[in-house]
Amino acid sequence: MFVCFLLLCSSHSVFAESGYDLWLRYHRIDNTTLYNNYREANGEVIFPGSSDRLNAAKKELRLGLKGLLNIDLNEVQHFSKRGVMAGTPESLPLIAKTSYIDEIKKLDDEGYIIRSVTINGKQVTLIAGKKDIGVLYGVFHYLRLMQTQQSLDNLAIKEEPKLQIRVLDHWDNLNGTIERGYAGYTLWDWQRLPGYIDPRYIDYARANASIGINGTVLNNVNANARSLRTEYLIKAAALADALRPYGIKVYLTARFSAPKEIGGLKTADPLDPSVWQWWKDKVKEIYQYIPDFGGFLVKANSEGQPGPQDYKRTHADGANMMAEALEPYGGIVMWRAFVYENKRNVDRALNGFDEFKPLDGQFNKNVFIQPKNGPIDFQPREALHPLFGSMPKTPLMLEFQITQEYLGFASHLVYLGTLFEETLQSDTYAKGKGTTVSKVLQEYKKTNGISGIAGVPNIGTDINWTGHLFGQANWHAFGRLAWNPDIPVAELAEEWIRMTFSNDANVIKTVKHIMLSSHEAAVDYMTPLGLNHIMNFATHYGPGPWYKDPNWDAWDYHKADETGLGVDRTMKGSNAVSQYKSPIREKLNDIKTCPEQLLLWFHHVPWNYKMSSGRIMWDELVDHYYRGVD
Ligand code: GCW
Repeated sequence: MFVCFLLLCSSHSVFAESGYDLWLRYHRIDNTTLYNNYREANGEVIFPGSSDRLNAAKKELRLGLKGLLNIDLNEVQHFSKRGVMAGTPESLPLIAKTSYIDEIKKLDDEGYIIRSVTINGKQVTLIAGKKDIGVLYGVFHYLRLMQTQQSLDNLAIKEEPKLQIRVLDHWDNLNGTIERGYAGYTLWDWQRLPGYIDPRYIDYARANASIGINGTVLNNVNANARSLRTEYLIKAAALADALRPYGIKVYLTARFSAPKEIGGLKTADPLDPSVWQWWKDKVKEIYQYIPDFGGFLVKANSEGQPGPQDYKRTHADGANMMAEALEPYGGIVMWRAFVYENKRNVDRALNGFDEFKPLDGQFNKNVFIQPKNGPIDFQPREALHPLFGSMPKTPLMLEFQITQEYLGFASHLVYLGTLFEETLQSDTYAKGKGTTVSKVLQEYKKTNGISGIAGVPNIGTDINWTGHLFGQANWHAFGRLAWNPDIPVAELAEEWIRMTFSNDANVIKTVKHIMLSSHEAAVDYMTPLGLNHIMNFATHYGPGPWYKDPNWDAWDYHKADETGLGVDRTMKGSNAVSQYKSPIREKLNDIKTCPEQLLLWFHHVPWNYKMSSGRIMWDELVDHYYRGVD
């Protein structure tokens, strides 16, 4: 009986899994030939060095080899058979003997190579970074090769992140709840910090490092000034210590009125010297606790949050005040561009561009402006935010929503990789054809020295992290695209399936089809043909085109009447089209050339308008809804 029990325990397949292990399951390789090849390739390991990051990397390699291959990492000084060596030029002097030493030295600080090399006649896989963090990223990549059952022969991999700052913006409140979170409560156990470090912080860090995320904003943009008080800084510092080995920096949201709320000042006016000084002192204090603190994320003068406009100052006045305080320590400000007037006669789609475009060039060099992917609000499908391509002097940090606020919470399977890709590959025409959003974001590294991207995660205390197992795929897709916004999403979906479920061709084909068609299906059953913001107020998804309260009226977003449906944003309407560059502007402006998937976003269309299918608009709309449901 007992023996049977032991046998059961040793066999992975009989465990009901909770999903906790995410895409890092490291289950035994089920292909015998590969299993034997991999075991041979990992016979010996040279991995000196003992920094926190190298230790994290080694720990991961050990975990991976044990799980995938049932190998206990065998550390040696010299190879007697085939093996792996990992390190930086500092930690692993042997690297200097390879022909790759120059390439390694030239790598970006987070970059790495994985190369098949020969050392003393032995075949070796070299995992090398310029810095320790590169080695950690390299190890995750190396394990991924095996998890997705790739060959380990003739490896010639070189990776550097295409965007520098890759952050998750948690909308987590100090009371434990998460705004628009559908997977339980916040991971940050503020009550027990700094004394108790939940092991889950480490698994959170591992998961993020495995996909290249290097920053986390701990708290909600609808900010609580208390998070800047000393007691909370000490707690945040403990989190920063836990995450640091995995290359993850901690950032905080900064409530603009904090000098008044917790600083005892009479004003938060950014041009008042005492306010200026308050932020300088606060920032100095933060760096005493968190020496590599990343900086502030700020939601100002948006949805009731305080901001510089309360004092008739501009966003630039506000952002620059904080930027100046952070600058000596290398910190940044991420200033959100999600602003709207909430007036019935104003087209909300115009507000972000109108407020920020005139300020281009007025921000300090460590300020990012952070627009959402579209000008309304994380809708199932958005037109592109017109600020992309329009702020050449100010680095923009795109903000995606990974949590499915408008896409069915954690109840609907909607793979967002395709949504992210659609935005990133959209052409802004900023510098002629082919100036995709991805390129615009990357270009800021050259022009402004910084670049970045942010995602509002779907992570909480649920045992599977994201409520719905497929939510994990959205976290994964965001991180991988943050590292390289041009990876085809179909590849990422496949990678995630292989790592999460199986390398079986049938599983891959079936699940991939579900994933890659799921976003379009959701758009079809929620807001086809460019409809948006017609959701039910309470749930933010089920339909509520009739919704009306003193603050907003869904009708303003669809304008259904006897003449037709959709919002006229053409030159004859609100003229939102003019915020886009030529020739997009003209294309969107003309009902005949406007892409049908955005038709009702930009045009008020007669019900009997002939669509390209030959159907009238109403029938086409109905057809999309049915298609989505099917
Ligand atoms: O999408 C809306 C959400 C708010 C959110 C806001 C924002 C954090 O409904 O919950 O507030 O956007 O992005 O600031």
